[in-house]
Amino acid sequence: MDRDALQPRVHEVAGDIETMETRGAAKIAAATADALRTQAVESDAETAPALLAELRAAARFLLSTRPTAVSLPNACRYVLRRADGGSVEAVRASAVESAVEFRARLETAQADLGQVGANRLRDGDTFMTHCHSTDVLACVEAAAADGKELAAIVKETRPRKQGHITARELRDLGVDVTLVVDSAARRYLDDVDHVLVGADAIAADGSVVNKIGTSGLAIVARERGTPIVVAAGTLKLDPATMTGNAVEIELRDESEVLTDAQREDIGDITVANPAFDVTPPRYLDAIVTERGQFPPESIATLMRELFGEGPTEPWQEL
Ligand code: RUB
Repeated sequence: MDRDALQPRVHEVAGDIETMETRGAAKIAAATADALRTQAVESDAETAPALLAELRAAARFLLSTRPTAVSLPNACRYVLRRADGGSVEAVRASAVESAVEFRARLETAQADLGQVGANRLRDGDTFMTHCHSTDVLACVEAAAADGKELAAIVKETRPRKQGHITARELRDLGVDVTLVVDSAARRYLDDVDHVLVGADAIAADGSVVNKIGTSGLAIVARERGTPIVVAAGTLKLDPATMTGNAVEIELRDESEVLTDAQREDIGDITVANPAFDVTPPRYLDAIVTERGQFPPESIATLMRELFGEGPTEPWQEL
């Protein structure tokens, strides 16, 4: 199906995800569900198969924007597996209902995992974080609501500096924030009680994919004996990894690392800009989800319980 036939809002959402105007796994998932709902509502398809084909095409288009955050395909799976019915109106209604339900579940999951994560944080604790994760923020918000006073060492997170967003939002929650450049992390780990990070994808073996720099932080934290905790709703579990697929790591443009003038000045070199890395389970202490906290090695059991379905993807053309 031609992408031009998709609703303008779907193009807008896809563009915002691609340019990182909308970023972070949970926000990407929420925007994806909204885009599919808009496609269902605004479509002038006249038959159920025609509307289902449009929804599948919209999902494929959204999936082409960024490859790593599994929340995006998981949002598509949730909506498309429930969009069904004998008439165009039935398909529309079920797609809208499932998209709205997905958003509500996302919010509830974040609040629930926030409470689980908050239980790990004690009054007076300092944690270190990397990038910007709404799941991490949910833990801190719940701890702050419980009256706990916290301090944070926030890594700047080159090249996009998502640490600035985190620093501002933590400050707004009343956390005492120190912003450091990424390479200062090890120096400050001695002052830290926990490392708390989010996830873009969690593989069946308990490996966690998150912003580039997470794995180095985890290894150094392990060396120092600092617990490293991943706050990630079950939306971040990647069912494709149960059948051996690897999570694709997004490689972004070199212009995020060097300006044109800097590039020109340095001359003929290669610039590599991977957006994410993989932290093996042995460096992680716990994964905090809305279903409780899990040792990373036990995540496969939870995945089997949640994604019992077959391997075909609902956005594939029939
Ligand atoms: C964002 C990032 C975040 C996770 C979790 O990367 O790595 O840690 O997405 O975020 P980018 P959340 O800025 O490249 O999208 O907890 O909000 O889902």
